Amino acid sequence: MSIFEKIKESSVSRRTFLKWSGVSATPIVFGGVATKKYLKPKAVAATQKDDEETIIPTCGTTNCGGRCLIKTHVKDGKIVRITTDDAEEDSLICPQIRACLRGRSYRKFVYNPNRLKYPMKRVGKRGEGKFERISWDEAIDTIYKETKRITDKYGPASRYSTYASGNWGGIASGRTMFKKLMALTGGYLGYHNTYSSAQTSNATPYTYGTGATGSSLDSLVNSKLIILWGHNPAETIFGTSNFYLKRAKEAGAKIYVVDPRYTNSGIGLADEWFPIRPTTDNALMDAMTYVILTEKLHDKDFLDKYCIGHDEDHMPENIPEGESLESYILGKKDGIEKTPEWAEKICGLPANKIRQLARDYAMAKPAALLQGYGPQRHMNGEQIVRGATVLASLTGNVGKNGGWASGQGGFSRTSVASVPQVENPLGITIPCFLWTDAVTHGTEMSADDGVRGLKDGETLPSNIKLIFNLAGNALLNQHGDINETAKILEDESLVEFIVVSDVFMTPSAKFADILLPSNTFFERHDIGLPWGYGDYAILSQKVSENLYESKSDYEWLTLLAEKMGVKDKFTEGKTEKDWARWVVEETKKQDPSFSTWEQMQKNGIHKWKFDKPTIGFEKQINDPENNPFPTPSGKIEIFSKDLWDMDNHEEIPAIPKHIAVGEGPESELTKKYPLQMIGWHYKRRCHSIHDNNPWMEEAGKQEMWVNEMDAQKRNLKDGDIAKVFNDRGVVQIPVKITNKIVPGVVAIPQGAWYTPNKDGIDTRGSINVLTTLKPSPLAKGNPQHTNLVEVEKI
Ligand SMILES: Nc1nc2c(c(=O)[nH]1)N[C@H]1C(S)=C(S)[C@@H](COP(=O)(O)OP(=O)(O)OC[C@H]3O[C@@H](n4cnc5c(=O)[nH]c(N)nc54)[C@H](O)[C@@H]3O)O[C@H]1N2
Ligand SMILES: Nc1nc2c(c(=O)[nH]1)N[C@H]1C(S)=C(S)[C@@H](COP(=O)(O)OP(=O)(O)OC[C@H]3O[C@@H](n4cnc5c(=O)[nH]c(N)nc54)[C@H](O)[C@@H]3O)O[C@H]1N2
Ligand SMILES: [Mo]
Repeated sequence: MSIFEKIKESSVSRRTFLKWSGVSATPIVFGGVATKKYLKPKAVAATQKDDEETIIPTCGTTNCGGRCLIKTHVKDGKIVRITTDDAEEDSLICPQIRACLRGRSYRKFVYNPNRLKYPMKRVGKRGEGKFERISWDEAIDTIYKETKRITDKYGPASRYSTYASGNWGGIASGRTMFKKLMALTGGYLGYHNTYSSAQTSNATPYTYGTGATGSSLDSLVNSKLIILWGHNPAETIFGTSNFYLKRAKEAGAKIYVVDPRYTNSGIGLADEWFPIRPTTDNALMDAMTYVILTEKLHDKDFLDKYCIGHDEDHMPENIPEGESLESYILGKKDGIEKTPEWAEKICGLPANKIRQLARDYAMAKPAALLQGYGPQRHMNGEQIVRGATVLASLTGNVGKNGGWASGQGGFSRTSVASVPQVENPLGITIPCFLWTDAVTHGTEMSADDGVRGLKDGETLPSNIKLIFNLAGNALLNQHGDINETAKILEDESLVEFIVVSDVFMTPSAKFADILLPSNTFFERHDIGLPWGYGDYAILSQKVSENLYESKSDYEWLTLLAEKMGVKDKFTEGKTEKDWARWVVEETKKQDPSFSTWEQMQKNGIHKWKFDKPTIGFEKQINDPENNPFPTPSGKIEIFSKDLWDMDNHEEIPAIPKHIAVGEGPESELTKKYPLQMIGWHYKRRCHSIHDNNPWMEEAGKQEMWVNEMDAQKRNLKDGDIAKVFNDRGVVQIPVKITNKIVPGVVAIPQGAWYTPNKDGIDTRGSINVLTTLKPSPLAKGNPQHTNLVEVEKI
């Protein structure tokens, strides 16, 4: 039986289901999908009095997918209320930039009684969480001496700052300022990739030559059909996505969701949900391609003019017969036609639904297939990304207003001046997910492990010996395989010194040797920029003095820079506020339409206005002679010769295709661990931030979604505490029984703080206890949604 039939069988109708789960069918509120103006328009002005409250606009600079206008109402120096953008204009060319539930709850972040209040040094075993208060002088002195000792002994390649997204402001985060300080004093081991989008950012350029494949979102109002393919902006925000998806729907677009879960975006926006097993998207895509090709729904002129690799007549030179997309789909070499019936067995969608999806996508012109990053955070994530680029090309949806090129989807048509950086004299980077490998056996790592900047045959000069984890929880909580990572960190002969700066005693903070209390964005100046998909910049203004003994990373790194003798080069004579002003003024020099410093202080936000959409690859499509794609062939590369030449055709094929993963529905391991487990980015948290925010606990509990049929088999009732386990660890978590998830799959929202009991079992539902450290093949990215587990009632 297909998943679809199973769901129909075990499921209630959408209407009853909505009643059940207590959600209404009206638009969801988070992320600005909500309708109309619910507040009276008011001017925002730092000087304006409102019942003795001063309203100071600022911007949240945690990495939450949005970057919103936060209006703090300050009374007697204290934030008493937070409101958000209520500008009179809320239009297609100038939407309001409203805060979601997380933005509105920041008072419980900044005034949380559990904030770290003073610097501390470790007194127990590493990771045990025992600390003693020290002065800032002692903290800086210790960091200085240890940095010097380790650098003298192991060289600059031993110094590493982890991926850390707690401060995603554009000015002076610990992450960027660490790099500057280390670059000024001999260099450091850098990283490339992100935990967000490694697979897509590496794979997409093999098709299009660039990851910047998106269009401005106002183009979506021209779409006839929008497929949210593993994309859930109702929770993940992605700039102004919710505003434009709602407008597109009002303009008549159909919206489909392809996701193992019936998401909040599905509930708020979608006409239909296509429930799919995780990691099997390419089986569905292959079958859609089969239907489109065999029913002649493809845009042959488009393919012949702009693409290579779609059929045997359009292949790069010196490639043997039978390697084109068409040959693969028709089974010319392997004898397997990639029919909907073939795909049904793998992905769980019934063949007739696959046909419908293929026909609807091919015939609705233009149509936009939008992917989130969830589908690519998998062991075969590179395939899922390139598979979507093939569908977009096959249907001629590239370069069209209302179409979408798919792939990474990166897009930005506005920018501000960037703070000058200092080049790293070492010039070597590792994939950020592989830092634990670089701790245990860095000196064996080469280009084969994705290391960049080494000469042929070289390996890393040193293992990582010194870690700065500044505004991040990926030292433990957000990284893979927490139990293994904890073991690596506990061993003081490996990493010899760890500095953490954070606002709270997080699971990562417990592994610090020196733990520094950071201030929050309310206590400093910065510039907040959206993740593309938003034509605005926000001044993140200081609203309060530093609380307790906290300092910004910039402030204490300046003290360290002074000890290291490079203070002037490090600060260039500027405070964070000076840098914010510098960015505004430099931007205005290049773009006279930009706001002045005074306007930014008053309004908080600068919004650019564009009278028409900007379409990705429009030039390449309209005038290909003068604008080749930035690929080796100048065409859209459905078949990539560069990938072919890597000579690892099983794992890294030259055309995207379904590849069964080691921990997937087709794997042997399902005998032991029969359930696929994915995570998702939950509305109540920004990764691990807000896990300790009491208001958010009310907004969304930490619980695991389990399908009714899987629950029945295990005698689980709603709210029961279950044990979830695999060879890597054990998690305890309450279950939520729901038909909003595909049978055979469970989902735990990512980001809960690792909270082990005395037996080492996590009691909070921290998903990375169950995830792996093994990277995906091409990008060496984190496949954190690819896991097999078993679930038992406790
Ligand atoms: N509320 C909130 N918003 C956030 C963040 C946050 O922590 N909290 N973090 C921000 C950051 S840094 C990032 S990178 C983004 C992350 O944004 P995404 O990576 O897009 O978010 P996810 O929730 O991981 O995945 C999106 C959807 O993909 C689905 N999915 C998982 N596996 C598969 C699959 O195999 N196939 C298909 N078709 N779908 C699949 C999930 O069920 C989910 O609904 O979110 C940003 N926004
Ligand atoms: N299983 C699984 N794991 C995942 C993901 C997933 O989908 N599934 N998603 C991955 C993704 S996309 C990402 S981006 C990463 C995110 O991983 P991280 O970058 O580690 O993100 P956060 O959990 O938000 O951690 C930010 C930390 O910064 C602290 N902080 C906040 N403000 C400040 C400040 O101003 N200064 C300082 N010094 N500290 C501050 C917060 O308290 C918090 O502890 O997680 C990844 N991990
Ligand atoms: Mo991310």
